[in-house]
Amino acid sequence: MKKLWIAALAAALLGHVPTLLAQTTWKLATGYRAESFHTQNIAQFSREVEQATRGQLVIQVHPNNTLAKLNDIRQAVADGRAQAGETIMTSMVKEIPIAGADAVPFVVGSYKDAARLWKLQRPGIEKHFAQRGLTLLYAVPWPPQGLHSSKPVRSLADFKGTQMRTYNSTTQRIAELLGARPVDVAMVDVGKALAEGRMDNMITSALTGVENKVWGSIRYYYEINGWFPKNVVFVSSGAFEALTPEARSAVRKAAAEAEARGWAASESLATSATEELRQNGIRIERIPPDVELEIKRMGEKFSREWVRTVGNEANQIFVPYYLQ
Ligand code: PCA
Repeated sequence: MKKLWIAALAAALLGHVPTLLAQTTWKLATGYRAESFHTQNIAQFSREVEQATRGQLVIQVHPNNTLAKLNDIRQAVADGRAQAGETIMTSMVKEIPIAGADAVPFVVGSYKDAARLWKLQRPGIEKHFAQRGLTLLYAVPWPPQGLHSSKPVRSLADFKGTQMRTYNSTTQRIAELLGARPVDVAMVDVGKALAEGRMDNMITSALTGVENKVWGSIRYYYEINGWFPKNVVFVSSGAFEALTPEARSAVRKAAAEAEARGWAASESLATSATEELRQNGIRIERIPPDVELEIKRMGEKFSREWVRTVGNEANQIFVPYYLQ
């Protein structure tokens, strides 16, 4: 009898929890599709936060540039148009130059190195975010960047005058160095741009090739392992500080789990996506060694330029990276 009474009391109290605790909703903007692995990871992060806070914090995901465009997401969160966001780190290089550390070619050649680089880059990113009223939650890399081309690549001269799709300042600079014409195309528009004949080649992950079903026009894929760019998920510090301490720690815990889960997913997709390109008729080839050497030299030139323009903060990341 007593047990029944306690159970009834507990049920009544639990029933009241949602009305006792205020519910907060965050809008989270991303520039990538809902089906993309990054967005699915965010969706799981959001479910876990909702569960852990018993519905106290709801994170609504707005994918595909619908709430704000990829390059505008950091500003949208700073302005309060969204409380949280995800963008590619390199979209912020104008204001936060060290955000470009993960897009310097041929520095990182494996996920292990990418993780090492992130550990060194993270404190600086957190500091710059804090100065702009943002709190970093987590970051996850795209699979390694390879070269997709409609024609076989036999020499660097093959790039002259081609339309090379770009998505950040690294890819723009590479296009320039190759004598190609840079064409800025958002990730979600790659299929369309190919169909319309607006691009001949691009450097991006095999996964982005798969997600855009590039096999109609792209015939060759070269695993040059250029760099491992990361997407970063963040929240306005005001919105984060307004949470209860318990909710804040639930968000932190779910973010750490999302980061670990995302890195593992990225690594397994790196292999399966290349395989999927192959199964769809794309030839996975090795770039001729002399061309590879020239591309690496170009990468070195890019690194030198980068370290020179970014200055001391670049050294703080790269010096320990190379010494470890
Ligand atoms: N895909 C994104 C960024 C890096 C990647 O692999 C893109 O192509 O825009």
